[in-house]
Amino acid sequence: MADREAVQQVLRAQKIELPTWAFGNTGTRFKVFAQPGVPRTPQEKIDDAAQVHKFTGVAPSAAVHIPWDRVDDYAGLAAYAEQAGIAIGTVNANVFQDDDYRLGSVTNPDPGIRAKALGHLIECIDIMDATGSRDLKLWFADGTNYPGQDDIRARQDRLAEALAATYQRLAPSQRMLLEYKLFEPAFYTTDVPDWGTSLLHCVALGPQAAVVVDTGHHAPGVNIEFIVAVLLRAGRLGGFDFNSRFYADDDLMVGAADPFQLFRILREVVAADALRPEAGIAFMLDQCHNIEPKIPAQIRSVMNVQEATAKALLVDAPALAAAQRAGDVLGAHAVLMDAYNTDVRPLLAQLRQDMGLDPDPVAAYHRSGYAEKIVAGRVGGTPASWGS
Ligand code: RM4
Ligand code: MN
Repeated sequence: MADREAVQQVLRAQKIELPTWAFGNTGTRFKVFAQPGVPRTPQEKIDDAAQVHKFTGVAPSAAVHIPWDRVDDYAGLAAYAEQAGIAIGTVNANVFQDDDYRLGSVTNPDPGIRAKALGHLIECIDIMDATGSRDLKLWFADGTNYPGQDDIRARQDRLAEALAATYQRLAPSQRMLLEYKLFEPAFYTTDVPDWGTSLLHCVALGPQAAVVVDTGHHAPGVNIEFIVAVLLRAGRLGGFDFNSRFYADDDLMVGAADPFQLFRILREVVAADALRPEAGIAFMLDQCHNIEPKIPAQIRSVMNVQEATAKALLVDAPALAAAQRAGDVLGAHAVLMDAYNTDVRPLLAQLRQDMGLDPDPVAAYHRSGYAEKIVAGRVGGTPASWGS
């Protein structure tokens, strides 16, 4: 068993980024269920994210989504976040919610629409300059619904062209993270459907481009930890969008559907010594809370990542390596399962106490009165929701 003191050190330094969109109203294409007390402005989303950090101590930044978090003064938004105790993290571009993008954004057959989409990507880098953000995260809804609708290779060329122009605009300290998703909203072809396509584009662009693994963006049964291991080996894993899924891009709480998968993924990160901040892996949540209260759901998600990380850190690496060398299949598997089956909740409770936090963040949040305060205070205005 790994040294608990060392495990605590690593867990104390872990940083998990929250998505501002998790705090707004969301739903499915069938219904968005409004919740009372939902933020109405980007600043109120920051306030809610800051609560998650206050009670967990490991979520010091919030990713923004543009235009959902559009403000006049982004440096001002960064200062607001700092006052609230957190920072603005990754800037997510959004080129999927404009009528112009019916046939795609950066891969659209119309050069005028492609130029508009590229303009937005560049605008997102301007925002990063103002907020001090390191990462631009790109996810494209681009694709086609019918065979013959457009030229598959031409769309790849258009994508490469837009990515290159965006990459050019990055400062040396900034990065571009390219996300993939196998399908939806396009159903016949998707222009960045898998890690291979994303990786090919990133390699062509240069060292400041890396792949984002959104855990909800794979077909059922895909071995995500294998993808993670391969990308880590290539030095091209830029980060994670954590969430969990039963069927498709469900965006449920990370570690809820398959905590063992989350452990296996984080175990690959630990094995590559990539938890260290210098390894440059962004640990982000990309979730929506459609039926459950949002702030406690984010707290719970952060805790789920911590629990899986703790278990991954507890793997007895020398014992595992010895069993692997000896060809001891069952012994090696047992080493891994011993770590997974360890109850790490007492260790994490202790860590929180050592950090001056309540050992039970969810209970502490409920006791704090914040939920009642926002329900009473956030009256009038338009609640933030998916798409606004
Ligand atoms: C996409 C993708 C992006 C996220 C949007 C809201 O499916 O996962 O990361 O920003 O959804
Ligand atoms: Mn995502």
